[in-house]
Amino acid sequence: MKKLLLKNKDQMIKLIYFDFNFWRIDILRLSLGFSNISYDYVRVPREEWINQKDNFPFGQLPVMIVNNNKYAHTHSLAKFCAIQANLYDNDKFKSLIIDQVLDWANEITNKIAPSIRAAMREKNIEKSNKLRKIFIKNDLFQWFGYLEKLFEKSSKNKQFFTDKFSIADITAWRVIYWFWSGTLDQIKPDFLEKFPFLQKFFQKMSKYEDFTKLKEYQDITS
Ligand SMILES: N[C@@H](CCC(=O)N[C@@H](CS)C(=O)NCC(=O)O)C(=O)O
Repeated sequence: MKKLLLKNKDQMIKLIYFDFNFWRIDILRLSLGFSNISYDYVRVPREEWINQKDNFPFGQLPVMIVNNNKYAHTHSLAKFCAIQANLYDNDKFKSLIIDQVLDWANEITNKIAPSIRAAMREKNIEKSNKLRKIFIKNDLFQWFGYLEKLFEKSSKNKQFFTDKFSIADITAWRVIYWFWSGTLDQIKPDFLEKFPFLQKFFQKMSKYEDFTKLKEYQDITS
């Protein structure tokens, strides 16, 4: 399929994130990639961040630049990219399901963040291990349980959250992949067995060729 080229160079979407893969940026590039929308992707090396932080509207990444304007916050950017890519929904109730999946991703990220911060920024592994244990005990199963219930209730075909492939599926897949991939200390892939609907969803997504053939998918999973 041909790339959809926007008329004006300024209208080309530019995505900016750090020099590692993470769901916040990956859901944007997966959405655009899925619909063959051209975009630029700029990766800021971690060590340069201190000098660049003040250039961005909320001092955080991801950021998107379109028409020379900078925009931030994952949910807002995801919605924009999904609308561009026809992966959002015009039905207001279906869009509420999609929005809840995006908010779930933010919530669970905020819950696990202190244990990541302790290891990465403070280099305090003991503190990180303790915080991770607390996260697993209090939040991991509870928050995956919430997503499992949302999926069970919302999806009739038990393949996609809104029965039609959308940014909700991309987001849920990407966050499950993060927790399942074994990169988070103390969290083993078999935690997903407690969530049979999500486990099946994840397995089907990992075989959904329109998705798995994307270069962005291959970059994330390689
Ligand atoms: N509210 C923001 C949060 C983004 C965020 O937490 N970004 C982190 C990286 S994942 C960041 O920029 N950290 C660097 C900093 O805060 O200085 C969003 O929804 O995108």
